[in-house]
Amino acid sequence: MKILVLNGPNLNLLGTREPQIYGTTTLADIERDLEAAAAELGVTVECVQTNHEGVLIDRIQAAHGDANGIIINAGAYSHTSLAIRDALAAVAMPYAEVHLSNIFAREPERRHSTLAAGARAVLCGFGAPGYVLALRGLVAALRA
Ligand code: CA2
Repeated sequence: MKILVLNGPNLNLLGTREPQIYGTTTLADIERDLEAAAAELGVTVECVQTNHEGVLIDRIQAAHGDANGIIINAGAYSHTSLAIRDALAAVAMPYAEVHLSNIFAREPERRHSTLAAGARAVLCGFGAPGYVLALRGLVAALRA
């Protein structure tokens, strides 16, 4: 079983700025923890970060026939992108939406996600550990 982990714009900056909101863990730390959890679960993960909406869409499309599920933190595109939602609907595989912060406790414009309605699960507010929790949940759902 393979899970594609997608991180969107500005998440490459994790651990370097705004630690009061996003914590001090870097994206490399998160990806290392995901790899360790995947090994324990007996699955593989492929982690991709991009600042470009079109690249996220390309990677979602390429997941068809290659991955079994997707974990996605689309960053600010989560609040705006119908194109990413359409791509996720097109590949028709279970996905978990992750956010480091509790988007519902933030500014009004962050309280809506275009991706949430189609998600198998949405996990927000636990910071970096949320990714591994999402991986465990998605793998369990795929195995059920
Ligand atoms: O809470 C999340 O995970 C977000 O997806 C993060 C996005 C934000 O636009 C969403 O509303 C919620 C922003 C990621 C920016 O990450 C940074 C990390 C360190 C320094 C600056 C930005």
